[in-house]
Amino acid sequence: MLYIDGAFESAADTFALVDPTDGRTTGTVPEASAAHVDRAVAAARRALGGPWGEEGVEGRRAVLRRIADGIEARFDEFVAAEVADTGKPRELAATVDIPRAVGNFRAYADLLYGRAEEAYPTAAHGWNSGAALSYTLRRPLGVVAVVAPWNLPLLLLTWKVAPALAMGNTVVAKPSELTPRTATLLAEVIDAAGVPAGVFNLVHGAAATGAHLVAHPGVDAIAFTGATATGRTIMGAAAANLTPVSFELGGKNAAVVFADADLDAAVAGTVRSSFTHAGQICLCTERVYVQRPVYDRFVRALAERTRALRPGVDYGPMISAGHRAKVLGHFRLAEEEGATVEVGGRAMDQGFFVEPTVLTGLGDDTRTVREEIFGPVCHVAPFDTEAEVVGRVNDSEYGLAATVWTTDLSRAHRVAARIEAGIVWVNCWNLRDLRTPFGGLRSSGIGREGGAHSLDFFSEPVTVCVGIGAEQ
Ligand code: 6OD
Repeated sequence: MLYIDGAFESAADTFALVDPTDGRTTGTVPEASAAHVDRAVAAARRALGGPWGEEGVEGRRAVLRRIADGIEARFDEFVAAEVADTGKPRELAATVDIPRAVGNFRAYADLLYGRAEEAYPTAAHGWNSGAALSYTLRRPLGVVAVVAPWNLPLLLLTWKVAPALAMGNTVVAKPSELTPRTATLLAEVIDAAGVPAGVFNLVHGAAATGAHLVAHPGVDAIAFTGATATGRTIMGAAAANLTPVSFELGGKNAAVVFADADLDAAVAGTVRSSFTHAGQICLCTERVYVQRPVYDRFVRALAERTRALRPGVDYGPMISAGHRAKVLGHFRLAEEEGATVEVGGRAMDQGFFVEPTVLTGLGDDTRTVREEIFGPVCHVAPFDTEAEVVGRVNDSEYGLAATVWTTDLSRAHRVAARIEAGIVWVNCWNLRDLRTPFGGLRSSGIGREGGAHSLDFFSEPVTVCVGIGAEQ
């Protein structure tokens, strides 16, 4: 259902939901028209002038905590909905997606409470003889459009909705048309939490709905996670209204395995970083560089562990038939470019599943090693020196995440400081402290979210300067 101005609505148009594990249609969802989007934006604007606009920090914290409690109270429903939409293993939804969504609301409730603003005693200077106190107020931006992707649907929707509400904004959310179920449940939870009408609105739909929303002159900010190409299109629309944007986009993330690494940990970590959610996480590893003395051993062990992964248990399907076709196209391209397929490389005879795939033998200038695939695949290449591998990792259009495997502490810090990526993990992967800045360089995004960075993006600082030494 759509959720506009505090009411659930259907629509004349609908779109179908498909189960990616078997390709069968499982239901339909109302599709928001331009008129629905207009009404959602208008409701969000009105709500800013209502009780929500007067709500203080304590009131907003209480709302965030009630939403977190509401998700938790319906935990199993949320898990089932996420699994139905994405086909991901239940374990992943139950240990990552849904708990993290709860965590997003709790974290921003706490961060809001701990937040301090700037204040400076300002000395008399220049053309003023009196001193002053200068301090900063934070105002909400207004109506925020949140456009969320299909890979971690509730996690990434709430990653933006929670801080946007924390700072007193109102929201019009558009989840991916492939994964709308948990967003609808979230609207139910928000409704039951007594959040005033219009503070949170939900419109379902595909590109046309999203395009109308992000180009809307009534939208004051856009927060988007998704494909780099879509980010470019959104930015074009945002330019017309000078709407601020926060973008988390694609990646071609590298892992670097030094010869001194704990090889078992590096292999297990790479299996996780390349194949979790079948590689459909922007932080997944698609390029692996292994120092030459351990290269053969690493490739053998990685191939062996990859072969042992079980569909439905360790990884799910591609999200759609279209995405599966794209990933398989990359597999074909890799072979045309001369890759050796160490393991995998084919579609499976089951829904939209494809085999987890390890490739070797390609140069750094091939499309396979340069383009984001967003599937269960990595290419492994040998390297010799630290300087060489840092240069190869950084030779990318993207700069989202990287992983370094080494037991040499000095090297870990040295290399982490030189890698051009928004986050560098050392001897771990995808450990996310919600207080840290998150985002990418170059084509991987614009801006940072996380902790104070999200609260900054979703608010407008205003300086107040109070003269305290009266001029005579
Ligand atoms: O963990 C997060 O907060 C985050 N933003 C993950 C992004 C994953 C992209 O696919």
